Amino acid sequence: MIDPRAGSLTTDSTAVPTVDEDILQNFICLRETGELCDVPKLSLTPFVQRLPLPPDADQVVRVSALNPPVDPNDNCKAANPRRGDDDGCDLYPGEPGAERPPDRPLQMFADFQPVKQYEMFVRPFEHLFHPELMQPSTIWGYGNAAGQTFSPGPTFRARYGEPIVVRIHNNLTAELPGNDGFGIPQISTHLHNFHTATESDGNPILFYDVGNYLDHHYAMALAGFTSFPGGDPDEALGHMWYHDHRADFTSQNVYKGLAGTFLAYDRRDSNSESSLNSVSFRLPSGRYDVPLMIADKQFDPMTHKLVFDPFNLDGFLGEHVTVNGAVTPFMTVQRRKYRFRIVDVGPSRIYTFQTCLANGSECVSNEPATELILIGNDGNLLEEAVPVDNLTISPAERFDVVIDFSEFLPGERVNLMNIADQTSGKGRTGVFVPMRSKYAQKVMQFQVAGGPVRDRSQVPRFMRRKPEISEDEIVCERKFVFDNQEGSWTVNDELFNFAPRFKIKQGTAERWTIENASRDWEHPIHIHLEEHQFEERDGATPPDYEQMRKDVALLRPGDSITLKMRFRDWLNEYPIHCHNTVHEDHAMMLLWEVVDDDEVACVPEP
Ligand SMILES: [Cu+2]
Repeated sequence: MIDPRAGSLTTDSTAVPTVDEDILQNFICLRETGELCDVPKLSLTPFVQRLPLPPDADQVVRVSALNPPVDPNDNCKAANPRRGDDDGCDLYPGEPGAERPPDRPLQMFADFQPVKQYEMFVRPFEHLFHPELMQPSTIWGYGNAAGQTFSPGPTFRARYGEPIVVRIHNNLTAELPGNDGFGIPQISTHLHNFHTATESDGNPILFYDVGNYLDHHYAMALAGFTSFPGGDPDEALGHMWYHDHRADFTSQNVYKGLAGTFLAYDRRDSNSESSLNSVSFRLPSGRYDVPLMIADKQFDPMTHKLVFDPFNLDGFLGEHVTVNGAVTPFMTVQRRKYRFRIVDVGPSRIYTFQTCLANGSECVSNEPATELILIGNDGNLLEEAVPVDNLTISPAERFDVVIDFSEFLPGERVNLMNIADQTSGKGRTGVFVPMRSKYAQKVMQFQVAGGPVRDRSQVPRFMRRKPEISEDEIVCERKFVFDNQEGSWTVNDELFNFAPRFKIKQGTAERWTIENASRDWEHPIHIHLEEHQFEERDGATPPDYEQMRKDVALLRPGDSITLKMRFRDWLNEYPIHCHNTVHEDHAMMLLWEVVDDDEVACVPEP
């Protein structure tokens, strides 16, 4: 996948202080045969660096007041508009001559006045993914006015009923030579999968240039708020992530670092494990509520810099798994319960996580060391927790998992392993490898320390009810076929074309059938705006935890799935797309539009 001939060979021996055996082998193979050897291109010692925890947004990017204040009639501006230019913002600047969307008023801004304001600056910075890499890579992150920059970005801990606004400046450099060969310095930040108005959603076509900023208004209102006050409490979403969504370049920009965690709490999921309030779930909270952003990366074996292959349209795999920006880190844990917010950041790898007891860094058994207590998927708490031995997660899916370390002894080590075999961005081979095999991938290690501790947290017996979508609400049935046609990624035979392909009447529900036309590929399908409910997968009822609200549906080879969903509260265009971000960029996506129009025809084939 990586061609080291693209690396910067140098005659200055002091610039390359060490050449390890694998690099040398590869160099010899390449010289003799023109191919890389079948040896690991770069081995990095696992579990030598501590798990990084992104700072809380309230600590690093919250501001007392935005200056200039939010303009509710137009949320995109230039930081320094030229004289005579009314606001200087170019939404959708990448398509010269294209019809640009009009300036966007913020829907219902007056109804949901922000009580907190944040300001972030997207900019390049130097980041070392592992201490054995010879040099840092220039990646992109979210920073503050003081010049600190973070990837993953700061963790938001928001609350329902407390609207916020997040101003995001594009302070990348416009010159492409400075970007190590991938990533485009235009951004659109999607808060996945919050119930957000289009103009603040990070719509893929509403991207903006260097020198502009965009105000994202998050009403922090539960879906259904226009039908009944406060919305539906069973529609609370707790675990979102924000990431770049610039059309055609999402895979590169997210891979380059543009992602962060966004958590939302309410009275029940209260972020207080010692709460005396009887409705509080008292799930593990505070520093025991830990985001784990999982992303695989590839490093050039000669320069040790982060690389990406924009020409591989199957999808991109990296050999090294990072968690919160660190290759195979370790985390010291107390003997108690932790809540982990796991997201597969992609671009293309599908993981199956399982734990093993380890001696040093190696698994001593193929048996799971502990169960993973699944409490939520795609940010939605389940009705009841489900203990499982392993969990499969595809790009953009989230799992909320509780792990109880109270039964372990001080000094014991538990590895989180990936046992899903995958050799290309197309999808998995279908083989699950034993954890002791060399083919199993190390993800991170939990190192148990200290004596017994008092743990007031719990996993409640019952969490959230599944909202009912009745048959008489469903006004339309549509079918979407995801296919590969002559190397391009299509939905119903068409490439993404930047224009909405059908309209949906606001306040109605629909049933969508999504088919994978191929037996060779897997596609994690993501639908913006609303959570959907699975009804069938290949004619069978899916397991309970998959029937609950989700926003990503993994289409396995040949799958056909049926789901239903409502379209509430907000208007305008949203996408459905593959979240293997390489497929999404080439161009497995379509836009649909929510309108307040009784005359909308229900056209089954978009
Ligand atoms: Cu796909």
